[in-house]
Amino acid sequence: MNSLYGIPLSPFVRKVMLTLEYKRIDFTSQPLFPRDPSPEFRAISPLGKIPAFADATLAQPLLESAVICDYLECRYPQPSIYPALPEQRAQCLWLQSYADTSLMSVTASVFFEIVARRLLRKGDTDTARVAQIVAAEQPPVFDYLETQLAPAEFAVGTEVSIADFAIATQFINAKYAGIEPNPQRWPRLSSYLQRLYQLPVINARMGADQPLLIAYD
Ligand SMILES: N[C@@H](CCC(=O)N[C@@H](CS)C(=O)NCC(=O)O)C(=O)O
Repeated sequence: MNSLYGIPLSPFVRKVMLTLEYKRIDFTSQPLFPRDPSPEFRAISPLGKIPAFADATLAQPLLESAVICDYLECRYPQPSIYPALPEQRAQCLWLQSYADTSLMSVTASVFFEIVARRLLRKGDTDTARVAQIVAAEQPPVFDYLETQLAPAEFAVGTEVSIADFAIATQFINAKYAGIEPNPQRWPRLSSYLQRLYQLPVINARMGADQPLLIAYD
């Protein structure tokens, strides 16, 4: 049985979920929090990070969302989450890497301040911190993405790819915090995101998130 460990509101867990769901791979979700102290979780994820993925053929659970998605692509090649052309595949992996790092740092932080603090009862939103992220930290990242997206439906090539899942999952958490790129300043990025949110696999995943956004109230 395929098991995915980690709460679905984690952007990295969501990226793997989107890949599993797009490829129509059956799996069981084990919705553990990062740093869960149980010995069972530590045996699966020694560093305490989510996601982790296990199946019957792996000698030990896989960690790191990009590694898990790459494994899923090799094991279940169709539908592919990578473009066939080498240069497009490289761009796709670069965008995934950028989304997982630079983009994540300016979206996860607003999600933490505005959503996670409330869900986890971890104090009040630091509104000055949020203002700083929105005014100073997000714009250069959004500017860069605006230059990187093809003027087309998807970030790279003609089909949805891991680049789209990686970018979408970070922006989804910012959206849940009520923060989205201004369409006047970032028109290509904004319209790209609105299209992604309508893709059935992404739209369904966002629907599944909704009960979780109030679960801890
Ligand atoms: N690069 C990793 C990032 C995973 C990650 O940082 N997950 C967060 C939750 S969204 C986590 O487990 N944080 C706990 C920690 O860093 O100790 C991936 O793509 O899987």
